Amino acid sequence: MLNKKQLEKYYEDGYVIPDFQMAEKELLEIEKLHDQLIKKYPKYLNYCPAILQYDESFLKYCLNEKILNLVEQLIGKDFALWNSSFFAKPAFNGHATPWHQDGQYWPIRPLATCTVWLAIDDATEENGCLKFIKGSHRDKKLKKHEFNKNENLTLHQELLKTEYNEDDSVNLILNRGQISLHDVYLVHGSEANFSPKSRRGMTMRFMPTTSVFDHKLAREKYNNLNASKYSDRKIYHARGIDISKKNILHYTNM
Ligand SMILES: O=C(O)CCC(=O)C(=O)O
Repeated sequence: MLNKKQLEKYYEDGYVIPDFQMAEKELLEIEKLHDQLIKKYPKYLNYCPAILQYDESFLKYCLNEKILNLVEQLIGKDFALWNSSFFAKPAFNGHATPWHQDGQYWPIRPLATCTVWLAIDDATEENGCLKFIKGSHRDKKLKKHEFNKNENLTLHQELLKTEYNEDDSVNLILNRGQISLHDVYLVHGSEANFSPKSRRGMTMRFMPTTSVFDHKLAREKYNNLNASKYSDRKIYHARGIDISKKNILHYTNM
């Protein structure tokens, strides 16, 4: 569980690294599933935006009870898993993730999400670990982004340079099996990976069910902007009830 200091860190800085370690057996299983995924869909070698759409076997790891306990402390007892993606960044050819805030194109109203980022490899400065701008979430506003069409990027929305100061960034250095949790408004990004070591990271996106994942809004507004359609997303029950009564939750027996 997160202690008082760790909770304060999440609210102050926008992220926290809890005392959590995923079991090696599970990490090996995730690696295997990911290898199968990119063998079948080589275009996702660097980045797969929505792994559950291709293989629901990943679900088991997202709904890990210890992870859900941590998320519950941050966003309350009623929440759902609405996505999981894989930022794989292979050795020598790992694409950068431009500075951005999550949620530019997310059809969640009110916008709210806690992201769990699971390190499948040790994440270091050398292989392009995630970087955060501490405290950049505090005003709870989406800042100005522009489209960057460079193909060697995982994501294409990029924060305007005037919106942040890179000197304020901190490296998210994690060992294999560790996680971090970050706020939806936190500014973050990562460098390309030209090192001989891969830097795989799996994300799990959780929203409180006081918010609605609006499939209609996704269809009307955001579908053309993304490789995978938001309107097709299945929203998985994680804990509690659907407070909004407007989400279509899928229940699993995991
Ligand atoms: O792992 C990365 O390089 C980017 C991850 C990211 O943008 C996110 O977790 O929201």
